[in-house]
Amino acid sequence: MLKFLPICILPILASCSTTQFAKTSDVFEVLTADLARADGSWAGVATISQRRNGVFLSLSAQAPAAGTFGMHLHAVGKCETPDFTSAGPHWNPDMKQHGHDNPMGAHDGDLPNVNAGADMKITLEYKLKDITLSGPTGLLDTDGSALVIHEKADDYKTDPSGNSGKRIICGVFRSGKRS
Ligand SMILES: [Cu+2]
Ligand SMILES: [Zn+2]
Repeated sequence: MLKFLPICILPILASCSTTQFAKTSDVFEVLTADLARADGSWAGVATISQRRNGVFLSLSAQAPAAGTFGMHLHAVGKCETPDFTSAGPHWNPDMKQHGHDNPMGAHDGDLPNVNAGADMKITLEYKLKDITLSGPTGLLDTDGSALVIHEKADDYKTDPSGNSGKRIICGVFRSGKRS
């Protein structure tokens, strides 16, 4: 069962415009993460916003190469280079196993793989299910949360992290819009 609803994978689709430019009055809370590579260099921005019609993830990032990469919400808001193990395991308040193809899955932090083309850009926006921002089971709990991109594609079934290899990009979610 999919926990996410792809809405805007190709930003050139006209149907995306309504979600990309949500009215300010319809956005209640925003978390922003500046993304960094293992060498500390800037790799993009991720935003999670609570809107009138749900919780949305937006991402604009630069991958190290063209390809397909695993991506997850991780349980700890700490991105220490060079391996980002400080970000902990996948966001998993329901204590499940990894992956939507795993009968014992999935983690609430399990997300679809992301694709980068020849320009190495990753741009997307979609609705998240079963994610809250505030409160004891929200992303802004006492130890926070992070977005992590991995070196390989997630196989959506191997516990605990889909065989997606090293963590290559990481960002800590903080309350508020990036200025
Ligand atoms: Cu991960
Ligand atoms: Zn997982």
